[in-house]
Amino acid sequence: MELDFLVNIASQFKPDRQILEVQEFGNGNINKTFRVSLDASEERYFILQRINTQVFSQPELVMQNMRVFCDRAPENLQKINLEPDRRWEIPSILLTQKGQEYWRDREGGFWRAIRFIEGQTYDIITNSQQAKEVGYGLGLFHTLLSNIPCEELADTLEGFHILPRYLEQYDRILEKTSPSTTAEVKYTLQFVENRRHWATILEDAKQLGKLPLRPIHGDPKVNNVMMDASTGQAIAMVDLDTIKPGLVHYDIGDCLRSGCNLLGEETENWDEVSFNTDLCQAILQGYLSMAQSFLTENDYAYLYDSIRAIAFELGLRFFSDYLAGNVYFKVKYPEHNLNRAMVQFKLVESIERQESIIRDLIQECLSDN
Ligand code: GN1
Ligand code: MG
Repeated sequence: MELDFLVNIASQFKPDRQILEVQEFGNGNINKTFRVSLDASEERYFILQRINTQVFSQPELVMQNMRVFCDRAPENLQKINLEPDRRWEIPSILLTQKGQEYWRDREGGFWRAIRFIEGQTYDIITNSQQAKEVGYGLGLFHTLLSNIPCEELADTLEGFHILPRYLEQYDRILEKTSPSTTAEVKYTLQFVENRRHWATILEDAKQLGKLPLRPIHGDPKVNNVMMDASTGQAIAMVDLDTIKPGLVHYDIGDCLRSGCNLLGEETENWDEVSFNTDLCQAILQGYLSMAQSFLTENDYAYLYDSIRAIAFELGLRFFSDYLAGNVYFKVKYPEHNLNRAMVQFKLVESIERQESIIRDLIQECLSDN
């Protein structure tokens, strides 16, 4: 994208400031994200994003959900007794000159701007202290969401995290393609077949009324938990595009599958991928220190399944996208999504091998909290 074009869009949100720079930022798989630098002594940056409207077909609703959260969260935050030396930041939406929450460019591109939060994010966490903070961040975020009625939130991404729907999609894609027969493809095809029978586990529990719909983040992988660079404390949850009704299990599973994979989801060394149970314990400790107030017995009963299911789901989504010709996730090379699927499936195997250890540590965390 040309700089002039980006500067013009950025200036819709900050008409009174000189724009010094617009740089690509982060490594999201869906939207395009930029950091805009301003000629200012305070608030020197803001985040500018073009929402991928192939994925989010009604981006206005994404903004609406974000607005519901940003409006309600500050008063909820006040009710939480944060430790005195802890700060927590809530992202805010920047408006255009005309007071709108987004700007459409001449090609129909959908742009929005968000206040920049000074901090650090990590694609991979390496120690228990960081892990505890990541869990705490998600627990605090769920607490901030917990009194927002689901009816106030739109379904911005139908079928998101609904594993049986991803399997149906996968089956439809398979009918139309003849995948190559490399060792990796054979492995992934077989992997899915061996596990499709339990893929309904969370949705069945939802249907039976065991797991309630609640407002969730939808994408709380570790690099969406912002940390303070000097104190190491979690200070914000960012990337609020997928706030919508769902199961907290989708969030817990996503946080754990990303936080407990020491090689990260982009490694090509998938044979070495494993699920680290020490980090799992620390994330859960941090999470439960906040979330125990609203979780129920049934919620606990499905924690293990949520970790396995979300890692499986993401692997399946990557593999389906590889088969479909990489139409959903951005890729750097044609087999990128296949490799990403391999990583998640190896992670699932590691989770399955350690099932009893993980179930035991969940129990332990419960009795500690
Ligand atoms: C996508 O774009 P990003 O990185 O925020 C995806 C998540 C996946 C994640 C895997 C809307 O999120 O569900 O877990 O990639 N977001 C959407 O890295 O599909
Ligand atoms: Mg995201």
